[in-house]
Amino acid sequence: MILSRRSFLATTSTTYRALSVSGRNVSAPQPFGALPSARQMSWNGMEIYNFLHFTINTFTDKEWGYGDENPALFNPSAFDADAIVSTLKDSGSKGVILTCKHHDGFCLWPTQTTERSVKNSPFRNGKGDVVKEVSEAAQRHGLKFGVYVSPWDRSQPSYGRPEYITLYRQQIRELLTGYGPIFEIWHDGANGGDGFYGGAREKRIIDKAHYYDWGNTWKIERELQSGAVLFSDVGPDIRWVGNEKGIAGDPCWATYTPAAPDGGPPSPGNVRASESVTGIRNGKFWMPAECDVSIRPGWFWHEAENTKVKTSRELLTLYYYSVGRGASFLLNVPPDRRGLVHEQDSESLRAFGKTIRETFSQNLAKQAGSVVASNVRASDPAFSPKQVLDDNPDTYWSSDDGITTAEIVFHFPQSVTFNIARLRENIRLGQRMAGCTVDAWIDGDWRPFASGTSVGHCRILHSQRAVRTTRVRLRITECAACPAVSDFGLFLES
Ligand code: FUL
Repeated sequence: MILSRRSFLATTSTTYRALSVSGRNVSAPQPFGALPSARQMSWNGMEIYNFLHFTINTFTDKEWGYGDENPALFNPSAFDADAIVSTLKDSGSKGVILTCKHHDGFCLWPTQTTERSVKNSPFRNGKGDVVKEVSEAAQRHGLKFGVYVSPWDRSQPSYGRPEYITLYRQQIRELLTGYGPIFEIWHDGANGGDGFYGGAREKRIIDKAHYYDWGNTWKIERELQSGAVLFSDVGPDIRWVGNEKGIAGDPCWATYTPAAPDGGPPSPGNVRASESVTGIRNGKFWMPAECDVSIRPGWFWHEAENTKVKTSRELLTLYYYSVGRGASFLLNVPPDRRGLVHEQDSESLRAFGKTIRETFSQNLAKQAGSVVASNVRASDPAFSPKQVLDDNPDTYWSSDDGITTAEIVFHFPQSVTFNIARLRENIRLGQRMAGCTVDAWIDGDWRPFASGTSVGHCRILHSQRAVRTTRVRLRITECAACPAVSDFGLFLES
């Protein structure tokens, strides 16, 4: 999950791009701290993607099925994976993660491991496969596909015994080998409790730290889908953000060292969640946060919640609190009993997608006539401040070593009006910045527009009030090593 400096330098050429651009012998800054892997880098660019919570619960009006439900209950009247996926795509989504099996144990694909699956439901006369339909629709629409397979299974008689782990791994194998490339495997932290368990109807408590033997399951997952990021409370690639509200901490470091509340080995469902919210500065691992939240109060569709769908404005706020703080936005959109996105949800999503598209389509900072930095690394144009405007994440502005506070001033020939500033660091060189302020020149003086702490992949500074100015200053107020800023943008919310 964390690359050593040597393997990092061996696997990336972009770090030293400066040499070829300028033709001078100026070395790039040394990477700082834990660094992202290639699979984490490709996940980073996704920013917005969706959960689909859909199973027997959709038909029983429950959030957690007990595990004794009749598979015949799963009967969507008009399931249309293309319609679902294209609605998500319009909202700006880059991927979709399906609850292939939730805690009740019902499988949305015709698994060999249990009779509790779509093959014993009326859906497509028992010949259907929801996983196949969603994964293929995602591919058709250019979205990535991911899987949620609950480790807690309230239906299985063997749950709590070693045989269940074999069965669980078999289910994972089926999903990772039958449905094309998987971008994320989502490991839930809900572990044991009361359930049907093949008729035992009892409470089963498992040893969270050891029962699932996660290390070996992850090994299988790496073998079968080496490009997939593995999500859980303890990563290893992506961490839970410590709440289900869609809100990352401020700061929200991409670095983190999972720890259990009792000081024992940390595991999914057993971490100090307050530290997951902010991450840990100089943490041992590069393990950025994912913010999961539902568009409705519940994770599954309930008729009674049709009036409680989050508005596009609420979704936009969550976008600023998640993507805007360097995390990802995993928004759950539960299909209804027809097997479609409900009209209320579609409406919010459509308006949210439109606002995001319109707001971020025009980077006003590009209108600057001159861009001047307080220091440019070895005065080399390859590290010029103009690099923050070229939409290329691999080029960046940097200063000489030892400089940890610096600034760029953007001068505009005509005034610009903005209420959003966005920054990105070149995270291939680690998470360096810890403080920044954007100022605007107003009435003959610099006035702070907004300030931020951690940056990493993305930091959005947002204000309700727009400012109009001809000069903007980005100040790096705290940095662990010389800054490496790859992107700066000014936008006006549409
Ligand atoms: C939780 C589960 O218990 C919820 O039902 C939901 O799937 C959420 C995303 O994760 O742990």
